[in-house]
Amino acid sequence: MRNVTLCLLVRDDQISLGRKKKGFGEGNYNGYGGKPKDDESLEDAAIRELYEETAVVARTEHLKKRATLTFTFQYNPEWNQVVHVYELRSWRGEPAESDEMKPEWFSINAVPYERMWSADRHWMPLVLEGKYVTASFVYGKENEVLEMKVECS
Ligand code: 6OG
Repeated sequence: MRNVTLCLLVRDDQISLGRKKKGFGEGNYNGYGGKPKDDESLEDAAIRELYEETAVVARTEHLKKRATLTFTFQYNPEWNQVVHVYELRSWRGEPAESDEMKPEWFSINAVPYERMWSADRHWMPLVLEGKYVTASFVYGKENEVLEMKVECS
């Protein structure tokens, strides 16, 4: 299954999420990330995608792995993927709008889950509480969650 990155920028009690302007998950708020190129590591891909989507400059040593999420789409198996989630609390610059994303800051108590992938409400609060999450989700026809298994430590 393909591996992709997702970076959560957290500052005090706020999180930066971007509204995806095109492509997979268009219209949803999400963290920043994407697929590694060729033999690029996940961490290098996370930093590069973050820069491409927000112009924020960060270093791999500041990435903190916070979750491994496996998503299976019963009706679109080509979308199946493992998402590696990193928290980042140190970077340079302010998230700026790009072709792909329009960033906004949200209080971590007011994350717009109703405008996000529907599984996000099941794992992101745990990550924001400081837990490490290992989870798998099965999405249905309307991208609703049909099955899930969520473990945290
Ligand atoms: P591109 O394929 O556009 O990167 N991603 C997901 N994020 C959440 N919250 N839930 C999902 O459930 C996701 N599946 C993928 C990983 C896609 C971006 O979207 C994230 C990448 O950051 C299905 O390059």
